[in-house]
Amino acid sequence: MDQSAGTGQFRSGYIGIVGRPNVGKSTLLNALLGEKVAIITNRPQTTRTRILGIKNLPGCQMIFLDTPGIHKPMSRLNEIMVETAWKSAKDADVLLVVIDAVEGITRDDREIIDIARELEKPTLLIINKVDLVHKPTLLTLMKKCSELHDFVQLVPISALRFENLDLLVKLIPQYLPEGPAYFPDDQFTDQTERFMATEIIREKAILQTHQELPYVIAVELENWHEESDRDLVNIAAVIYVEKDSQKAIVIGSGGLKLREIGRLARLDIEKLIHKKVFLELWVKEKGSWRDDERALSQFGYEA
Ligand SMILES: Nc1nc2c(ncn2[C@@H]2O[C@H](COP(=O)(O)OP(=O)(O)OP(=O)(O)O)[C@@H](O)[C@H]2O)c(=O)[nH]1
Ligand SMILES: [Mg+2]
Repeated sequence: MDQSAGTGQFRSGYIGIVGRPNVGKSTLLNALLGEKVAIITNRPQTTRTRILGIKNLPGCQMIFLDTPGIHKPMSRLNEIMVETAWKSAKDADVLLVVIDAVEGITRDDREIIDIARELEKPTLLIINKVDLVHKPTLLTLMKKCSELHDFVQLVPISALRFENLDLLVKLIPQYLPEGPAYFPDDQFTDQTERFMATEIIREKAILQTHQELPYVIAVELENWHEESDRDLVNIAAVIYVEKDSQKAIVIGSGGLKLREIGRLARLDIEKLIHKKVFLELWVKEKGSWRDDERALSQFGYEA
C-alpha cells in the first residue's frame, strides 16, 4: 500500500461504531465499505457480534468495528451483546456514536453518550436517517446534540442513501494514530465465509418471520463441503429456535417459508463466495438457549 508521500505519516486505527439498536450502524458499515459485511434487518438487535470492516485510502487504513445495539439486557445473550459493544468501543481509537434523526436524542442515547464520554476518545456524533426528516428538524437536533457533549464532529448522514459519507470518510483519518496498516490492502473483513453464510441465513430467517422470532433465532453450520471439480459448495445448516411453536413458524405451511429462507440465503451466499451453492436447512428447537452458556458458546456468542 502507498505511504502518502509528502502529506505526513501513514495513519491506521480502529473506529468503533456504537449506538442504540436499529439506528443504522450496520447499514453505515456496509455503505462505507461498499461491501455487505454485516446483515441488516428492520428489527432491533440484529447484530450480535463485533463485525470488523476495513477501508483503505491512500495514506490511511480505517478499521471499523460495527457492534450490537446497546440496550437493557434481558438474557445472557443480550448481556454478551452489550459487553461486546462496549469492549469494541474500548478497543477503538475513535468512536462514532450513531443516533436516529427521526427519534432524536432519546434517554438511552444520552446514557450511551455519557458512558462513551468516560472513554475519553475522539467521538463523532453521527445523525443517521436524515433522508426521513426536514431540514429545520435536523438543524434543531444538531443544536441540541452540540450542547450534549464536546463531540469532535457532528455529521448528519443517510447511510441508506450514501449521503454525506464522503465527508465522514474525509473527517476520520485526522483522529487516527500514525502507524502502519494492520491488514493487507485486499482484505475487507476478518470474518470467515462460513460465519458470513450463517449470518446471511439468520438475516433471511428474521426477515421472513415476525413477532418474537428475531430474538430467538440462531444458526449453526453443520457441513461445508467444496466440490472443487464442479465449483459447487454443499452447505448444511440448522436454524435454532426456542420452542416448537416457533419451529412451525420458521418451517411454514408445507415447508414453504423454510424453502424461501433457503432460496434467498443461497442467492446471497453464492454472491459472497462466487460459487454455486447447494443449501440444506433444518430447524431445531433448543429451549432457552439465550440463557444457556454452552449453547451460547456453541453458536459463537462470547463476550
Ligand atoms: N430511511 C433510512 N433508513 C435507514 C438508514 N440507515 C439504516 N436504515 C434502516 O434502519 C434499519 C436498521 O438498520 P441496521 O443497519 O440493521 O441498524 P443497526 O443499528 O445495525 O441495528 P442493530 O444491529 O439491531 O443494532 C434497517 O431497516 C435499515 O434499512 C437511513 O439512512 N435512512
Ligand atoms: Mg447492526
